[in-house]
Amino acid sequence: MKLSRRTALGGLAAAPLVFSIPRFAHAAEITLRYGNNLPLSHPLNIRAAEAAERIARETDGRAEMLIFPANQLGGDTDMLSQVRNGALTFFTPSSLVIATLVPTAAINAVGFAFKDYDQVWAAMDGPVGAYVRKSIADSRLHTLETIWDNGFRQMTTSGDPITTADSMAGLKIRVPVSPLSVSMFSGLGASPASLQFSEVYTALQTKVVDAQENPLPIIQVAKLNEVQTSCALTNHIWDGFWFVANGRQWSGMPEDVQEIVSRAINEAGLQQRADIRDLNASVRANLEGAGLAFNETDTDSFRARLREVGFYAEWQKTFGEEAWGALEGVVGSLT
Ligand code: X2X
Repeated sequence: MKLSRRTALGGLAAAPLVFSIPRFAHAAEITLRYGNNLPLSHPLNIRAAEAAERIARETDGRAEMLIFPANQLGGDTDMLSQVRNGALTFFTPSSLVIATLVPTAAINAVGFAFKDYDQVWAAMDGPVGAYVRKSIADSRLHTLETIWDNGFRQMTTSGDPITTADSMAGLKIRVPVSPLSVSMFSGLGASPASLQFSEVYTALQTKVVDAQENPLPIIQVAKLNEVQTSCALTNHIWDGFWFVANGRQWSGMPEDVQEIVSRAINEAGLQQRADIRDLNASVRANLEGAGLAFNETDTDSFRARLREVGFYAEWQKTFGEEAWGALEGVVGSLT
């Protein structure tokens, strides 16, 4: 992977990554611009770069996908507007973030819904994912079939370790720009602050907030362990990234290009899931080696608190029977 000079200098101006994309004698007819919020070393960017290479090769250079990683074009909220207005062809919002536009897209993030990855993929490659993609389509965005893995979210803090629901009282915790996250952490008694991912490291460093929550691979690639002291294993939300496309640009693409692009991105997504699974086996030890302390938590206490404050009843109503029923069909009763 080669970086363009401006990117290597710290992304002062937005310049796409230049990967080892095959060169062709002719210029591409179709340029796909893809933006995301993650550091280069995250499997999402590594596999997206491979998809870009495959798209160029399999279309004989008719189509090219330029990748703007690591919030180069702005934070999540900015990129969501850009993919809606066509400045971006693709964006990979977390299901938490696209829910600011399509509320039911947060259905997979209901607290403590999934027991394990078998349930996650049964839901997301099955009825829950189908329901969400259909809902996103109503906003004139096209969503590719394969949701990419962010992971099970864990909590970190620079204060006292988080062990039970009582640890949450008054905790200043950063959450994504996500109504469900705010509701969940308020319900647990914390003081959540919605910030885009681009602001998280600095917010923790300057103690604007004391805590945050993210899957371990993100904590590692964003080096959040430098500004946090302990990590509580809670698995409180499973989160994924939908590959969404501007509807007009998508439907304007020739069918054969659509097919090549879909296949390249969907298959890269499956490989990205496997990368996260492999990373999950080693990331805790690596973070411990870097000085982050880990502790188990009493997850039943969190669940009980959420029930007590009516979190499940409220979100069942918000999501509606169809979405809630699709989720419970896979994971069993949540209330
Ligand atoms: O912002 C976050 O915490 C992240 C990276 O997990 C999402 O994109 C929701």
